[in-house]
Amino acid sequence: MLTIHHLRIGRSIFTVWLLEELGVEYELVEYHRNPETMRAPPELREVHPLGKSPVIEDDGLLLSESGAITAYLLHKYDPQGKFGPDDGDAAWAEYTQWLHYPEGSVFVPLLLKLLSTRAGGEQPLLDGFADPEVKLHFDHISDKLGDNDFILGERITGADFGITYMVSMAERLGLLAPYPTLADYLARNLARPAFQRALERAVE
Ligand SMILES: N[C@@H](CCC(=O)N[C@@H](CS)C(=O)NCC(=O)O)C(=O)O
Repeated sequence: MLTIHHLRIGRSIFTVWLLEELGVEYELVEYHRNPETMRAPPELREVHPLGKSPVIEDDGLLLSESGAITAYLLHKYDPQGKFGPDDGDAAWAEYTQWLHYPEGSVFVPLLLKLLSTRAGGEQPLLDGFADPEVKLHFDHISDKLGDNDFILGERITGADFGITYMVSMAERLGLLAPYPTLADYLARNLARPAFQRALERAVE
């Protein structure tokens, strides 16, 4: 059976959500962050050398990186392509771009905002870079979403899992006020039965 190594407070709940959407059976191993450093516990390094989450084990495969895990899970467990194309055409290329964009580009400015908030007070070096980048990326995400329910249109795809994580992080950082449609998108996705089932299995 597939195993997911889930670290509380972070992105792996969004991979658990995908497993629930797919109806894949899985075992969940939960880890707690060090309350002082907020870093993962050393046990996660016994699973994977990076000691980060999510990590999955499936049929002898050990896989890290949430975007790669999404691509793998959909290739293996969504042969009908319900959650996105898998055939190398233009729609697949655009889907792949949106699948990797959250971790590849959106996360860093959000992390800088998180660090600047934790540092407290004025942080001109961090905020001077992060603030316009956050605006750039969330304007872009919001423009792409438009009036649609999901980032690539009217049906959920693999790209929505990473985008939802970024939007949830922006919400936690108090950055969503200019983006009411993204706040609605987040609320809609978190209300999905599969996300609610994920929360029953794994505490966020
Ligand atoms: N790019 C990786 C990032 C993995 C990552 O940094 N995960 C965080 C949790 S959200 C983590 O394990 N942090 C704990 C630590 O670094 O100590 C992915 O997409 O999976």
